[in-house]
Amino acid sequence: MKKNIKLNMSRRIRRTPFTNKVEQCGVSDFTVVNHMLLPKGFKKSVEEDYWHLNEHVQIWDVSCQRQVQISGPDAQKLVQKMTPRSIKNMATGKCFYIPIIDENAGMINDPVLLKLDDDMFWISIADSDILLWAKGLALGSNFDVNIVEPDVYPLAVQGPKSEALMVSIFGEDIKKIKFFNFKIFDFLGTKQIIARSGYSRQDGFEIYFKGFEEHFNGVELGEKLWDIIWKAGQKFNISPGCPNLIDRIEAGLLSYGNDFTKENNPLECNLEKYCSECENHEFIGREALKKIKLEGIKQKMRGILFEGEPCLATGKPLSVYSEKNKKIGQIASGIYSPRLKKNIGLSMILKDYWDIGQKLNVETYDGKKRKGIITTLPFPK
Ligand code: THG
Repeated sequence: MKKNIKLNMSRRIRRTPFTNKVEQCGVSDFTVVNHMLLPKGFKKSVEEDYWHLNEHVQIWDVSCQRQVQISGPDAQKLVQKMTPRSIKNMATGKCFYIPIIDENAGMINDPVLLKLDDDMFWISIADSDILLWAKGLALGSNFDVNIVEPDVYPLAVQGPKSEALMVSIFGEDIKKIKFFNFKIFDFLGTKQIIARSGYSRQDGFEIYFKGFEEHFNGVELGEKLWDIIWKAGQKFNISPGCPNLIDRIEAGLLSYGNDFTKENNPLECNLEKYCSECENHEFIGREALKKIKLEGIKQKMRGILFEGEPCLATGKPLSVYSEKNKKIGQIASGIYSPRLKKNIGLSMILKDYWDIGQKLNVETYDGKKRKGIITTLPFPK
């Protein structure tokens, strides 16, 4: 792709409560997720951002992690129908990473589910229109539920200094939030949900900011939140950031639409641990998933380390070949890791080739085939 082509902005590409701030911080690129802007970079390179994220703290506008709010008497029933992961024993205040599958057991999203109450859930989605899927299911099943996209815009604070920073703003109770749990905190007279989670392998928090239209002393509430974090973050060397490709690949965190699509089932995506109790409840795709389990899968998501000059972030996928030149996969997310001093990538790999240590070749944009090897996910520390 040519470098200087611009994306035309319009109302369909939604701004967030933090977009003004992100622009003031010198954002250089955006992408669009769930019809909303997601910053992709600031002044620094992906590598510089990676080191910074590993050592300090960053503020990320991840508002595009839209919430699908399902409430009402049949809320639990509907959510359970959407996923093989059992939510029977899910407590209020918990977050669950869940596969959402269709009738063929194809992945249609991999969101984080939050249980706000027995009859109230948020599905914090990856890039596909789950609101419509949920509404269709509710109509078809005559469920007594209300489904909306609420006024909620996640703002992430990620990195090893995130706890100290969050404590300095919200108090010591921040320390009591365990991984994949949330608590409610007071912010300038409003109630805000804060979870210990995030799309990185560092410690971090996600503030599910509510109040796009609200103001405090004439300033938009979202901008006030950003300013307060920014100011308190100065002594922790805060910088603006976004999900970091190097960190995400090393962590083995998958990106829906890139690394996998509805052509893939959850077992191929290494999500079998969320499908283990699926005998005990009804959900869409149950029969298909059962059949796939019985027959076994043909490919699986793997980490790949490969040689050669440092690779830039993949735009188009890189083909992966066996030593005998058979196509065995494609790397949709790949880049150079300055820590591992090798190129890294994520790819579905055919069964005969997916063992750790398997040798292979990766074809880069220059047409060269580079030597590679299958490794564990997450990548070795
Ligand atoms: N945060 C929130 N919503 C999201 C994402 C997020 N929605 C879209 C996308 N990211 C969903 N994808 C993931 C993938 C993995 C994880 C989080 C979101 C993750 N998984 C942990 C792991 O794999 O170690 C633990 C999962 C668990 O214990 O249940 O962190 O980032 N709000």
